[in-house]
Amino acid sequence: MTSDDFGGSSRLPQERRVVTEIPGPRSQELQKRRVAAVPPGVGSVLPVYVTDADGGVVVDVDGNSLIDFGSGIAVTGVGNANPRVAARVKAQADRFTHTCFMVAPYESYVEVCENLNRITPGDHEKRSFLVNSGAEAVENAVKIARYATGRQAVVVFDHGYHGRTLLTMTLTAKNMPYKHGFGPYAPEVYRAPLAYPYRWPTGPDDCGPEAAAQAIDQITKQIGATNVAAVLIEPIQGEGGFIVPAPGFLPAIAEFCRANGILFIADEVQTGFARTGDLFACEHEGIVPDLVATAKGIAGGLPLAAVTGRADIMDKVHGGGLGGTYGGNPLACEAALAVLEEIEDRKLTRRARRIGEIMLPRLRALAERHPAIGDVRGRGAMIAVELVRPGGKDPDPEMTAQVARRCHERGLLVLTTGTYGNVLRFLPPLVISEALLNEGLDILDEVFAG
Ligand code: PLZ
Repeated sequence: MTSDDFGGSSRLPQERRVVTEIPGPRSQELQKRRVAAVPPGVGSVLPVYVTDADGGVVVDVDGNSLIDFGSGIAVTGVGNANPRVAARVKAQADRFTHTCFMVAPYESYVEVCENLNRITPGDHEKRSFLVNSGAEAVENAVKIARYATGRQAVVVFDHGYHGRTLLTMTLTAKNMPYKHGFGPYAPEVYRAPLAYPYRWPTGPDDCGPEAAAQAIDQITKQIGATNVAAVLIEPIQGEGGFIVPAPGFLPAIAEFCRANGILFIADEVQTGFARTGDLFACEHEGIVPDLVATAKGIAGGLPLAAVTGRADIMDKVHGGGLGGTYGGNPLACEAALAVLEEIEDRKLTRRARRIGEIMLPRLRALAERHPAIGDVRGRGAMIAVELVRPGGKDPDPEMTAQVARRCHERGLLVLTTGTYGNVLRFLPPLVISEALLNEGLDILDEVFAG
């Protein structure tokens, strides 16, 4: 335990408890209703139906208590139903639930934006505005970059994920399941190589500079730097497989952007709000983006997202050019203010680093025993293992799915990810107790031992 008693003051017992098969009978009943009511295009990692969640556990309708290594895909960093979040949302719900900021504004929206301007990388003058989802934030960042530069091309990277709307699925690298059959795609989107250390042909050492040189060469030769409005990148690729770009790659790309009047947009939707051990993952290599898209961890599970950017860029857009009915909903703003207080008061960046310090050595030890684990990587509380077939680096998505299923059966909620579907990813709530964190890792040990 650190000085803060993580897990100690939780509402629900912080314990793993498996009392039925997973999913249990009541979840199976609900699953039948769901299949008749919801199209199969909307998937679920694990069809256990949730009644309660808090700290490091998710409790289902059958009374099972699962260890949460997912945080609703990196959203509930401060814990589910965090008391501070819940209290502020409840109080707000009793006052007013919506006016539309574009109709009649309120203070909490402005306060969230002031906070974002303060905490995002760089001490230059900034502006922020609020929307509902990560995709909407990314899409708005691209709109603003095009407006401000008068250019059209947008450069994204191999293994990138940016959302499911028409523009953001176009920006996303992976065909299945995100793009397949949903075209035609948006124009003026170009893809460049990413510094993926584990899979870089000449090995990890020269990966950063080599990948940057290739990307810059492609941009220069194929698009022309003066046609590029923005380069858009996740500082650690999330859905692409928790790929930490090799050192030097991001700074080289950022420098190229600066030299050529190209805006650097950081998609910090998955990496933001203390997840990687810094407030934002860009900070790790001192990158100061022109525009930042945030969502997920910003509001403890209430739907909120934001675009933050240099004031001179953001202020260019004509009055009324940005907005949306629900963007910056007052309940979500209250939640965000509570989240920011929790992150600062409980020093959750430090806590995320501590989680990484516990997980990485244990996973590396596991990899020593099991050659199927080809790579262990990540930063802070955003950690993954990549599974490969024996004797090489061929991705093993079948084994990955099987390991995830066995973890689920034992009461450990893990997610898979990656371009090749062969990455197990771990995104525990930052407030998980160390006992539960270690128990989750024990289960992984057990599952790999077979
Ligand atoms: N940018 C970096 O990780 C969302 C996707 C879940 P929304 N990632 C989870 C799924 O399969 O739909 C994400 C992200 C990055 C943008 C997004 C999109 O955020 O809030 O899902 O729109």
